[in-house]
Formats: sequence, structure tokens, C-alpha cells
Amino acid sequence: MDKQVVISGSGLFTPAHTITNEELVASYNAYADHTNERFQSEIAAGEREPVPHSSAEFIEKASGITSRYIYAKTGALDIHRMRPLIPERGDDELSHQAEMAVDAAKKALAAAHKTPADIDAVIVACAYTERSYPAIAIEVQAELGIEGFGFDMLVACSAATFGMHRAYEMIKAGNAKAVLVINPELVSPQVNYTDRDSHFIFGDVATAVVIEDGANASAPDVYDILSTHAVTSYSNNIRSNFGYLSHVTDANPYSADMLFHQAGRKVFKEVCPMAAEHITAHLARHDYVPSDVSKWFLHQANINMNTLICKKLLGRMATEDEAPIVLNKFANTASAGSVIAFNLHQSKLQSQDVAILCSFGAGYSIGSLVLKKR
Ligand code: CO8
Repeated sequence: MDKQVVISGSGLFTPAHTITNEELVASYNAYADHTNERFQSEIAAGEREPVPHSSAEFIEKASGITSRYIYAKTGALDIHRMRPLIPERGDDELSHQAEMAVDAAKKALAAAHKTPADIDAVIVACAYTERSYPAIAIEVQAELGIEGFGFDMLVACSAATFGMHRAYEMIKAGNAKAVLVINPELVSPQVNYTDRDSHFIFGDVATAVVIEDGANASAPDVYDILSTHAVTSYSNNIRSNFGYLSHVTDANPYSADMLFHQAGRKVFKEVCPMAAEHITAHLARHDYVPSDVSKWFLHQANINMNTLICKKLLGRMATEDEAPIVLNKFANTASAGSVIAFNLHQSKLQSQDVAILCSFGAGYSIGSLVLKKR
């Protein structure tokens, strides 16, 4: 008989520190003033553009973000540094991303009523890994005492949903009975805190889910994954050029194009219709229409994107209850946003309710799961 694959538990790690818009803007504006004073003669001679001021009001209106979590606050607001200071760890210490991942994974295991002995595979899926190898997933696997195998995968904003797709397929194929999919999104090191257009966008977090054969599920809240659907379409509109080649290209490894940068307006215009069409097509595979969906666990990049996508789908504004927003407090957490929304708001679903979990962003990449609560 065909296996029914389920999500049986999720976990969320939130860093101890937060930065409000007001704190972020005060530091950025002080940096701007300091820089403009330093280069006042070049600016006066028209040889250099002054650094413009940011505004907390603009950030909230343009994005819906009011605050974000940050793994290491020291340094990020220091106008002479403008990047977090994360102490280097030795090869024999648990790495930063593995630490975040293990915390979220333990919570997901507890929610799923599973122990490490029940898990056959670990997928660490996120926008960046802090090193190339050994895989963070294998480190997490060792730390939790899981047998089987683990691997890392990077799909930017859609890493979490694409990781869930892989887990779903492994279980369908009979290669694993239960898989941990973990998203340690330590993104603050890639934020350009000196760039007014993007200094406010991101926050750090880790999420995890247990995906397993539904026949073995024993948790109170279990969600059948009816199917998964993924699409990618190449775009340079969201890009980071950081990579191992910087050792040999002689490019400046600290230049702005090595960090996250984007054409935000273009992204907004191109991704919203793609996401709405993707979701409509995915629902149609199950003879559902958008009004059949009780909860929309959408990617959390920008509140205006989510409002527009829901309007395209439903022909009206979605209520806060239908399409929960977490980006106000978490900001854009790369691929983890839709999983945070799921983790914090899934308990309100009733038996037989249908939900969509969907990510969209860099690549471009869009990934979705149609879920039904047992
Ligand atoms: N304060 C004050 N004014 C500002 C600021 C600021 N901070 N920033 C921009 N302005 C100004 C601009 O300069 C511009 O001025 P002018 O009109 O004089 O030119 C004006 O405000 C309007 O600027 P924009 O057109 O840029 O403003 P928008 O209304 O388009 O809002 C957004 C900007 C919020 C970026 C918006 O375009 C957006 O959200 N687009 C969607 C893009 C998106 O979601 N990107 C993220 C996807 S990436 C992802 O999800 C994961 C990637 C992998 C992780 C990376 C981790 C680091």
C-alpha cells in the first residue's frame, strides 16, 4: 500500500538577542553621519554620494518588520564594525549552526514523540552553511546520536520546503522511516548593515520538523502531506557572491556584492504572481481551490508580498488567522519563515483542515506542501 507521509512535530530555536528597528536605525544613522563627516570634502566636491539616512517608519511600512532576532548582537550595532562578532570555534567544538540546529531538532523530536533512535536521516537545509565539509547535518547527527546518514542542501529561501520534499520522497521510496529536516538560518553574517536598502531585512532563527511514515506517527498533532510541488527559475535579482573562489579570484572577499543584495522591487513584482500561480496549480492537483484552505503558512519576507499573494488567491484580504504573519518579530529568516508560522500557529487547525506551507524567493525558487490535519 502507498505510504502516507506526515509531519509529526516541529521545533523552533530563537536566539537570545533582538534588535528593534529603532536600535538598528540609530546605529545605521550614526554610521552614516560618521562616514559623511569623514568624507565631507569628497562629498562637497561631488566625488562621492553621501550615505542617506534610514528610518524605522519606512522599514515598518515597506516590510512589516518591527524587530528581529540575532545570534550575536555584539558588533552589529557598532558603527566602527557594522557586522556581528561571532567568536571562532575550534574544530573540536560544536559549530554555531549545529548548536542552533540541535536545539530546534530536540524540540521537533519531543513534539513528534520520537527519539534519535527513530530517525534514519538528517537533512540540514538552509541559505548558507558556515563551512563546506564535514556537513553540518553529519555533525548534528553525531551530536544527537542518530544512525543512518545526513547531508546539507542550500536552496536559499526555499531550502526548508525543498528539504521537506526530499524527506517526503525518501519515505515514499522506503529508504527512511523518519527524517529530521533542520533549518539553522544564521543569516546575519551575510547582511550588509551599511546598506540602507537591506540592513533591516533579515533575522536569525532555526526550525526543524520530523517527517515520517504516517503508520508510525503517535504525536497528538499530525499532518498528512498530500503532495509536494517545487519550481525554480533562474534570476540574478537576489544574489550573494560569497564563496570559496574568493581565495583565488583576487576579488575583495569583503565587498558589498559578496553579501546579500537584491533588486527588491523586481523581486516583488516577479515573485508574487509566480507564487500565486504555483499555489493555485498545486491545490488543483487535489481538486482544491484557495477557499478550501484553512491556513496559509507562507514565506515571511515582506508583509506586502503576503497580502498581495493572498489577495490574488482569495480575491480578498486574508485574515491574520488564515495567513499568520511572524515576520513582524522575526524579520525575513530565509527559508525558515513558513516553518516558524507553522510551528507557532498549527495548533489552531482542526481535524481535516487543509493548509499550505509555501516558500518563495532567491533562485528564484518556490516550494509548497499541501497538508491535511489528521
Ligand atoms: N529608510 C528610508 N528610506 C529607504 C530605506 C530605508 N531603510 N530603504 C530604501 N529607502 C528609500 C529608497 O531609497 C527609495 O527612495 P527613492 O524613491 O527616493 O528612490 C524609497 O525608499 C523606496 O525604496 P524601494 O523602492 O526599495 O522600497 P520598496 O517599497 O520596494 O521596499 C523592499 C523595499 C522592502 C526591499 C521591497 O522591495 C521588498 O520587500 N521586496 C521583496 C524582496 C524580498 O522579499 N527579498 C528578500 C528575498 S531573499 C530571501 O528571502 C532569502 C535570501 C537568502 C538569505 C539571505 C540572508 C542574508
